[in-house]
Amino acid sequence: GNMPMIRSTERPDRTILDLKDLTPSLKDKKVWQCFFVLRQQKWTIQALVCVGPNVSKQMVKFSAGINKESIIDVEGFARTVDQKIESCSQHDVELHCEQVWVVSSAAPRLPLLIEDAVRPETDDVINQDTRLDNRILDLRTTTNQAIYRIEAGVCKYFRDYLMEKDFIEIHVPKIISAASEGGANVFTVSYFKDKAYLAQSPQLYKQMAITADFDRVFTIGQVFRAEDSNTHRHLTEFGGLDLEMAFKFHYHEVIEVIGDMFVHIFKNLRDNLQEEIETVGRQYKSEPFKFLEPSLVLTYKEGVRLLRDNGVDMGDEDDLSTPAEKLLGRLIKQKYDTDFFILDKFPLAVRPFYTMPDPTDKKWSNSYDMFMRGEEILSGAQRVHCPDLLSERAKEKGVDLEHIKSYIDSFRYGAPPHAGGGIGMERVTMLFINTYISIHFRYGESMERVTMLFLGLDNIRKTSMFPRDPKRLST
Ligand code: ATP
Ligand code: AMO
Repeated sequence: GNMPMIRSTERPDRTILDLKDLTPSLKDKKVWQCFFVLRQQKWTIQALVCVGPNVSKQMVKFSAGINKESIIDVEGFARTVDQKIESCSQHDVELHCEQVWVVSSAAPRLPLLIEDAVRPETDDVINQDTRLDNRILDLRTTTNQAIYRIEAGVCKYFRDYLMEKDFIEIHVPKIISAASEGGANVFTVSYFKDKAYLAQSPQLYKQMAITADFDRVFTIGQVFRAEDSNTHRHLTEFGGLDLEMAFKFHYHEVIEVIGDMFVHIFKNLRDNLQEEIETVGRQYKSEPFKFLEPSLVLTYKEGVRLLRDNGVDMGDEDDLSTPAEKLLGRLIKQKYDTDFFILDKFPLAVRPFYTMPDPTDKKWSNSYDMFMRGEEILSGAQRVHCPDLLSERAKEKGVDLEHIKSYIDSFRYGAPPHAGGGIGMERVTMLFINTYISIHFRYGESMERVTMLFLGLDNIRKTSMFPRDPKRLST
């Protein structure tokens, strides 16, 4: 019939075919057989080819010689088994094959064995580079099949939620004439006789869609950062999930929408991708992701106070270091039992030029970050919608006004108050499925050490199908 294409994961057991093993008594029991494990994406099943009325010895021999990872078609029937086959996802049936066709043969020697790559705690044995150098084989593990289904879920539930709330999806240029986030972290490309940049974010265009009266927009697309950061959570190209909306009275309307959206994403991942989450858990230890409904919102000041109460030496308006963020995540988990929280009202000095200063105190701003397990996954803010203030802020931050003229001008013809945010897709997947081993933090312990321990097993390259970092520009 029309069997779907499947792969043979394990080489059929040749020893069974060894003539010396075929004693007369066994011969009567038709031991001319070979076993395979067949795999189709995340499902595996045991299959066997066994000499019988419809199967010749040659067929068994041919089947036994098929290279691992070849694509085959089989015809046969399924039989229930007496004992559960623990190693296969379809553990209560096996396939008895009568016909086997090789659709596409794999090379006899594989640079990476799937059954090795999927074993728990193999990260020390098969290092990240070996995996990434042989990425298409590595991606065939059930773990990776699950990870990228979870990541697709992150995008789907982001999109579903926003469409339900009357946001429209837009597509904006990735080749742009000015750095949108300011700073030097931008890739330059030659554009005929001119110079252009790869978009650091869709920031300016999503805001211009608001000034063009679209009211609520979102966009999903690659963004580029020329950051020479070889960390567990920085890529030079990543998936950006961005949204922007006009609001009526207060930017907290937007925080509420985004907080509620994350709850929608987390709930749907938990409920609809249970099997995938368990699959990943078999390779990487994990703790279920906890969240509150409605989401927990604290002010930056409250966050800093919590850190200070626990021995961190920092001023009110200092930026949060990575270890401090991680510690804050732990403290909030202990106090509120949530892995997700929102920090509101950041110091203005640490935010980009388009951020709305707090009208009551210019030291602060109407901006927020959102965190999963103590790592930033979203940055957002109310935006400056007054063109004069915007120009002033851009100048203060050293942004060249010449290049963002059309952006600033778009606020001259009536622009509503608006706010939004940008999410790092790979970070959400990474932190939701939690590829780190939970360690219990003791107050006296140095924060750097804790961070380092977390970094050991927790890496954004595990949730980027073909990651780009300062050292990797291929596969
Ligand atoms: P975003 O850029 O998304 O706001 P981020 O994590 O890149 O998020 P940054 O403000 O660039 O935010 O940096 C935040 C923290 O990340 C810094 O406090 C710093 O400790 C850490 N960090 C950034 N780059 C590096 C690096 N190359 N090595 C170690 N730590 C880094
Ligand atoms: P920001 O620069 O904080 O904000 O980026 C938004 C989110 O993107 C993720 N992120 C990254 N992920 C992987 N590798 C990187 N190098 C990297 N850098 C950032 C983080 C971060 O929270 N325009 C604003 C958003 C806004 O205000 O709407 C912006 O780009 O999860």
